[in-house]
Amino acid sequence: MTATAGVGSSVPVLGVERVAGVLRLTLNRPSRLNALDDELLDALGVALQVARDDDAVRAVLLTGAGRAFCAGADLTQGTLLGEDRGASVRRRLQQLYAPLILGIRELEKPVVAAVNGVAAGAGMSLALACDLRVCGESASFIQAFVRIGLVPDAGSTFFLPRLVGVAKAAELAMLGSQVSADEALRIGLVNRVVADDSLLGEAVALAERLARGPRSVGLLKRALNLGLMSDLRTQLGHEEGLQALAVGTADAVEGVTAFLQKRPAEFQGR
Ligand code: T3D
Repeated sequence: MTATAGVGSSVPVLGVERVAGVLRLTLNRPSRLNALDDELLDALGVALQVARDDDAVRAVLLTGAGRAFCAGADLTQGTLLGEDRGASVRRRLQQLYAPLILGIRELEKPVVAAVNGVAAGAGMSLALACDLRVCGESASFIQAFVRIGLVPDAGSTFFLPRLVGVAKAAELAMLGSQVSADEALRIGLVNRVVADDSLLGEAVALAERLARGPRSVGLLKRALNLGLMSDLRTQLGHEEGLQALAVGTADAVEGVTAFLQKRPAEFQGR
């Protein structure tokens, strides 16, 4: 399946393509470093609904066209300088950004970010919301919000301290300095750094591997989400409930049977 999003414009702002169980989403506003305008945010929201509802989609890959992953909110939209900017920014965060970030976290399928260049502001938040981050060696990360007098949003204040620790998160958010790919790997911001020209191939291979995984990948994502906010006793309870669900799936039957029959398991994502 190949499709595009961006009704009303001649060039789609989001490339949408499904190959071998992976829904590949490509932010496609390269002349603006894939900055997020309303049209792109809407298209991302629709694509995530497709990912949720289509059983043939078993993993999502998010990347950017051109030299950047995403430069955050589109600052040329004028929304941050208007008379009603306080109400406007609140509305945009509630109606566009929050559903997007929650959509990624609540999607019970793995989401891989292939970070092909700079990820700044809400573009960095978008990458942080994904389950795994693979980046090219020339990629970089900037908590750009403070550079323009704003606070981090779109989940950055949630994900960043959990990924790199409170002190490092404070440093990145307060200084807004640019973090290289190697530094990102060292501090736990990304999972892998690969050569720029092999980024897409490596990220697709990873997403395809995840797409061949069992239904429990989605359930364990739910467990990990819950674990970010639970005490141990509560989390042990969540694990009990989710394991009871997992063991009832066809994929768990296949996994255990395949082990006993000494053959590779073939999972259907059910
Ligand atoms: O209402 C809401 O949406 C609120 C939500 C806010 C969340 C946020 O994300 S706030 C943070 C917004 N993002 C930024 O502040 C980052 C702005 N961009 C930059 O600082 C730099 O562009 C980068 C460090 C990311 C990259 O620098 P560089 O030198 O590689 O590229 P450049 O020359 O600055 O940018 C290339 C073009 O992209 C340029 O356009 P031009 O001059 O060629 O016509 C530039 O204006 C444009 N561009 C880059 N970032 C944005 C952008 N256009 C619109 N919005 C952007 N965010």
